[in-house]
Amino acid sequence: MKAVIAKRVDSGVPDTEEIRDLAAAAGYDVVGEVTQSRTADAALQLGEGKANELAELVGQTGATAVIFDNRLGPYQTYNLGQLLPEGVSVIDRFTLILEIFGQRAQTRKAQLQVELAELRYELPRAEAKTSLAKREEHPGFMGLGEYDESREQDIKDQISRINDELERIEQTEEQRRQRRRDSGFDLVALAGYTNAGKSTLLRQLADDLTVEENEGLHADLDPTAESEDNLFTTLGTTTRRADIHPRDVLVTDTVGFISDLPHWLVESFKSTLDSVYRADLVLLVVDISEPIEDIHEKLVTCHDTLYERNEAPIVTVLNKIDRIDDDELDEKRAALSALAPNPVPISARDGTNIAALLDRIDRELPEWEQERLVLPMTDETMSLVSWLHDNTNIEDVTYGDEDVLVSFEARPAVISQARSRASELQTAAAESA
Ligand SMILES: Nc1nc2c(ncn2[C@@H]2O[C@H](COP(=O)(O)OP(=O)(O)OP(=O)(O)O)[C@@H](O)[C@H]2O)c(=O)[nH]1
Ligand SMILES: [Mg+2]
Repeated sequence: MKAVIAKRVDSGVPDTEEIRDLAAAAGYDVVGEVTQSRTADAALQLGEGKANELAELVGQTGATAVIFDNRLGPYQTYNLGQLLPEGVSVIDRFTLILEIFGQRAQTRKAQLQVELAELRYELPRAEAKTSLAKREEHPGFMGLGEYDESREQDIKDQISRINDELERIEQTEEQRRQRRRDSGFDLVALAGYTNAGKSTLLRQLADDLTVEENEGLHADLDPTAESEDNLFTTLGTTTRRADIHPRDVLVTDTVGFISDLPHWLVESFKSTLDSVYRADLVLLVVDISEPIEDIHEKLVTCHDTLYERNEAPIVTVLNKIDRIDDDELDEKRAALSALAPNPVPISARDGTNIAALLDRIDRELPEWEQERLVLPMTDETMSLVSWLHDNTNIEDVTYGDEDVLVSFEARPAVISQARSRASELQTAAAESA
């Protein structure tokens, strides 16, 4: 599929690198571009002369799509369509991102999220159509088809059905997170701009534990977390186990952030981002090999995305240090000190400094505490001891005639669980005595 890129900025030089990458990620072959620096034209987004230039370029190159890096209103989309050769589709940044997500959505959840985003995109357009048709001023307004009020209601019904189903999925996932915490796991999430190297880092952090050993316990464990020099390689979530002795850590990799996403798109994917928002620690991965202005802009986007809902502490990870020298790293680090205090520089590709990162993760997670419990000897005692073996780091078990003394360390939540189970044993023992 051949496509021509179009982009307008209010002032300055239009940068088309990211929209080109997005077009490539959706499978388009970019055969040309038209850019302009001026205020938006209400009818065409570009000025009339530029729009005609665009139409000409599309004709010459035989492109079948025009991809705008701007947000297009329905009216602009229609007008541009009229200007362009027959059958050429007009796509904007957001419908392009939706197209990529639609192509890659593999799970039920991802498919529902894409569907939801599409409906949310369509709803205001259907509403505009209805209100204009009601005035009977613009029959066949904007070529959007027949006036049909029931379409609007239909969209609303579908949105609420999908929301219900997504909510059920979210609840299941929340329960899974809780189960994992209860059994002693610390939850670490990878976040960051798309293509920063999150999935590559996941593979470095994960130990060799095979998925089969974990089946049932962790339904979202995936044998591979793909990496590719491509935007939005990862759409769902993949969780792997990392052994940071004595902790058991689960690291989750998920969809990347991107700038300038409309509210309806972010909202539709919020349950995927919950794996980030509800973690015990977030590793914010940054591609430090890019120009400093890009890094700065992307970091701001990431913090904006995290800001409202994230509850966990954030550690910034400066990735791809193999691409720059030490001086450049020092300069960039200093330039980013306000946005990324005390970051950890690594190369996820080469495995450089991964040990230091694991060490830092250990220090940032809630501290493990020491505990000693005296357990009465009952029928249930051994099952509690084996639970402690599974969920804590046992230092010593001493068996007496009538009781068992266990010393262990664990995260605070697990210790309080162990205490309450021990007191249940005591109650049971007292009752039978
Ligand atoms: N030179 C270098 N390249 C890296 C490093 N880490 C990742 N890459 C490359 O960067 C590209 C993106 O890596 P991914 O791991 O797919 O990045 P991601 O953040 O998961 O990307 P999305 O899932 O698309 O959001 C791939 O081509 C990786 O090989 C690194 O430390 N050094
Ligand atoms: Mg990825």
